[in-house]
Amino acid sequence: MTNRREFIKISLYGAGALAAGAGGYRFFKQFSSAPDRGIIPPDLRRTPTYCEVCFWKCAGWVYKTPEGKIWKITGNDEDQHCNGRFCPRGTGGVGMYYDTDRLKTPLIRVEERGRQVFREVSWDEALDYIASKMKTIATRYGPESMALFTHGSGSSNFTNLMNAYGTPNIAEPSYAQCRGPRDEAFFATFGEEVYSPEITDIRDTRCLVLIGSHIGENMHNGQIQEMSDAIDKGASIITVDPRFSTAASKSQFWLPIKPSTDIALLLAWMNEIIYKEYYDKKYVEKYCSGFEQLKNHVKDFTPEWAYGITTIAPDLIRKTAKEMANAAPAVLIHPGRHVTWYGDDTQRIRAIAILNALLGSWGRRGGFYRPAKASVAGAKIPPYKEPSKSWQDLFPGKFPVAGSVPTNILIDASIPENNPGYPVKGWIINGTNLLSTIPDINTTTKAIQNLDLIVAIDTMPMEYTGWADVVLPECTYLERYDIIRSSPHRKPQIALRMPAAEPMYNTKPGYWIARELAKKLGLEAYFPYEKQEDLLDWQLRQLGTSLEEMKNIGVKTFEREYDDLYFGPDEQVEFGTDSGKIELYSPYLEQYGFDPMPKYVPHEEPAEGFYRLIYGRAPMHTFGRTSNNPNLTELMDENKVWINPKVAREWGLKNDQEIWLKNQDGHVSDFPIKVRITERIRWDSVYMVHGFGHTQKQLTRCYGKGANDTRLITKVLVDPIMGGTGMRSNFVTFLTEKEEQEAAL
Ligand SMILES: Nc1nc2c(c(=O)[nH]1)N[C@H]1C(S)=C(S)[C@@H](COP(=O)(O)OP(=O)(O)OC[C@H]3O[C@@H](n4cnc5c(=O)[nH]c(N)nc54)[C@H](O)[C@@H]3O)O[C@H]1N2
Ligand SMILES: Nc1nc2c(c(=O)[nH]1)N[C@H]1C(S)=C(S)[C@@H](COP(=O)(O)OP(=O)(O)OC[C@H]3O[C@@H](n4cnc5c(=O)[nH]c(N)nc54)[C@H](O)[C@@H]3O)O[C@H]1N2
Ligand code: SF4
Ligand SMILES: [Mo]
Repeated sequence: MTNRREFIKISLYGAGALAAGAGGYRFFKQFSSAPDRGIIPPDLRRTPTYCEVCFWKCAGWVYKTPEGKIWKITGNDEDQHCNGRFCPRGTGGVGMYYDTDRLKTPLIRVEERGRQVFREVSWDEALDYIASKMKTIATRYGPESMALFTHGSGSSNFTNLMNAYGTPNIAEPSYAQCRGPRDEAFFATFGEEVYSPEITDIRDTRCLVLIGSHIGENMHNGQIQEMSDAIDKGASIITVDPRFSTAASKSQFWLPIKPSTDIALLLAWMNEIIYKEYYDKKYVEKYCSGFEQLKNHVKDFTPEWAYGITTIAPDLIRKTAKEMANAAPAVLIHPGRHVTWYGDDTQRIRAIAILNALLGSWGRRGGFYRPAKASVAGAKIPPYKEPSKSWQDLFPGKFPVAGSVPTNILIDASIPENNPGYPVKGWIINGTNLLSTIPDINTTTKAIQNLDLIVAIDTMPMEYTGWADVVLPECTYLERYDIIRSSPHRKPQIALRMPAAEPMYNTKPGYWIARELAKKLGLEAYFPYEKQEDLLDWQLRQLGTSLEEMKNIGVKTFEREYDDLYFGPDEQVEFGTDSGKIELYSPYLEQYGFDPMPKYVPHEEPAEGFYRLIYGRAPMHTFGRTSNNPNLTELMDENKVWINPKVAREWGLKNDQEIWLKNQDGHVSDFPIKVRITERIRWDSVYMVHGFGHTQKQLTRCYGKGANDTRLITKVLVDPIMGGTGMRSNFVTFLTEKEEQEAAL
């Protein structure tokens, strides 16, 4: 491929018409989140699945009509992730299967009459092409010069393939764009991460503190259910958010903090909890190290000090500290999930972890429980070859604490002028829309121009698929087997996903794609089972069940080996840190030159006429992956920009007026976005839901609807500890006329 790669809108050159859309497409206006036992007509057949609309992976049932058409999806009552209830997105997952804009057949980029276009090809031709390019890259540069970006439950197929091929460069956006700082901060403190689903014992908590986590809009199913149970049982909720979120509306205390100042608030809470002696003395003495250093460190961080920074009144800081202390140890300062905000995120989450430790909530009822997990045997395969170069060799010394590969380091290493230790020359991208997921789109497109091979594996024509050399259409989760779900939870539990229907069009499951490619690369031994279901049956038999049984029950729960959901009263606990203690002071971070205890460092403020751009989730969508889903578009088809009434008055803005947003670096939204004037956002910030403003025309329902926050996130504050990309460091102003937008482009 030349170095001038054009974006292709999956418009086919000279190809015949695509297969007609599926008949019998149904539109559901109503989404039940309640279990609907009894109202399912008896002639419906059901097969088990777990949901792929988000990463909570709820287990459910797919019902089919007597003619075999997929009809609806409901939750599995036995499932700990969902307790028999699906969220609106999970119910709407049917729309992923029926979406007529789906990718339908493999495509290869070709040059015809001076234009780059896609040609429809057979699977064989597409895979031959990829295998030959991968062999060339391995010979010319070494297998380490191939990278895999992947997300979702199909990841293990391609991870296995790439490990077998010999590259360590495998990255998921759930690390450096999401929960990486959290996992590293909890690891540094407790020697353990908080997993997914998080081991938060919300069900039994007496006080839940949400630092930006917007549960209720962030629809993590089990957490919402537990939160509403906790509220019913009288738990108090403290929400810290510059926006009056849904969670804030259910809270006793809403702290509308000035964005980017949370560390100051957390330090003031520590000051209050330590100096008023609210902390759990016995717990701290028994389990923690570094208390005296911490006490000394927070000495001057009084509520008065924090007031000047956070705009939260000292009295409110004191009251909420007392509220937490009264509930302890059944108190939970939620660790959050998408935490890559300001580049000091590992330190902010360290402050959260330390606060939990002071209140004694780790390992206690109503705090964090200890998880258990069913261990699924791996297929018997040859050992992977040891790569001769690691991802750390790309930029030696960078991100010393990162436990996973940051996506952004692979992108940077694909740009020759960055002088990486060795070049990255080929990408396989599976189920992650890099162009809306990784901030600073210009850097990603620049990297793309320098690659010899890009393979996109997706169900939909997304922004990134238009930049690929080869596009491989995967069938949806409703049309395939997948790995056994065995996430940690209160009890060990497994769930099965099986096809509810044959793959539509010329699409294939990820397992098949990875295995066929492995065959062409001479790596078949790494996929010893021709069919995934045979592997699953073998794995299930190791666990005392079978594919046959799981097809009928969907979910199987095992008893815990030990009665250790919480620490025993006098239990001696060896934590996974170097000292075996909960490290309030972190020698581990200190040895790499980072602050051993969190500090507050001020962030840049918006210039006159600019507002901080913050973003989040809407209950009926998952990122950009559902924006085109026919069922969910019906519920919400665009995002709006939330603007405080005071600001709207200054600008003379009206509700639903269309405006464009321009950021501090002159980048302008591709499309206009409607104004929503609301007291629910602070005057110094604006807010929008991520996942809209698609520029890919083949997404016929969502193209051009709303604006894309990622387009405006050009300034990225990278966390030096682990490489997380802080995205809330951008400021926008408003363009009210189309001419202004055009002039700015
Ligand atoms: N600006 C901004 N950036 C963000 C965020 C934000 O809020 N704002 N959030 C961050 C967070 S928390 C995360 S976790 C990441 C998420 O990042 P991504 O996981 O990249 O999110 P999506 O945009 O949903 O892209 C998923 C892609 O997978 C495809 N897909 C869906 N199902 C399947 C399947 O079964 N098989 C295959 N092969 N593909 C499938 C979809 O069509 C879509 O193209 O984004 C991060 N980036
Ligand atoms: N419906 C739905 N649910 C989802 C997803 C989805 O796409 N759709 N994605 C899932 C995924 S992968 C993730 S990671 C989670 C993310 O969900 P969370 O972890 O809850 O997301 P955040 O982006 O951290 O939180 C967004 C909130 O932070 C607030 N905020 C902005 N700036 C600041 C600040 O400086 N300080 C404080 N205290 N608050 C601030 C915003 O106003 C907003 O309410 O959601 C998950 N659940
Ligand atoms: S929370 Fe909703 S979208 Fe996510 S897995 Fe569960 S049902 Fe699916
Ligand atoms: Mo995430």
